[in-house]
Amino acid sequence: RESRAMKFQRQHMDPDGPSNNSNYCNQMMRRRHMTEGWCKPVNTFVHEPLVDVQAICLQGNILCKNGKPNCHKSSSSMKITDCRVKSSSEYPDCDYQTSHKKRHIIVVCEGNPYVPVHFHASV
Ligand code: 139
Repeated sequence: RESRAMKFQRQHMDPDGPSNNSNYCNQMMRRRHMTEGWCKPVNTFVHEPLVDVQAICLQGNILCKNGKPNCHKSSSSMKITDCRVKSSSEYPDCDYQTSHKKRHIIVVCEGNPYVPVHFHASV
């Protein structure tokens, strides 16, 4: 069974990306199995080495929106791509808007080893 840490990597890690095209989200959301059963509405891919994203768990500890203390904000800004489903999109033809950005990211970390399990936000 897929661990929460592996799920984070499947849904949010693309260190070698992005491939330079506007279909990035349409391809990646499908390839990473986020368009099965529904079109996941919002999802962010991070284009930085896995070790750098894992290291966020050792950086700035902040309160999550739900009041839990295990959110962490990256000390540097990171290359990301936000995928947001278009209002005209109709399952099973999931259609996404692709936006490349450079932002600080906030992740939730859990477990031993203490690693990212949830993408909280970018700021
Ligand atoms: P999700 O199933 O929400 O979480 P995604 O991150 O991919 O998967 N968890 C928490 N544990 C402790 N404290 C919290 N605040 C937690 N929030 C979630 C994965 C695991 O993490 C745990 C859960 O128990 C779960 O097992 O917000 C909805 C989805 O949209 C994505 C992120 C999230 O899915 N999103 C939102 C982005 O990718 N980018 C954005 O900018 C905004």
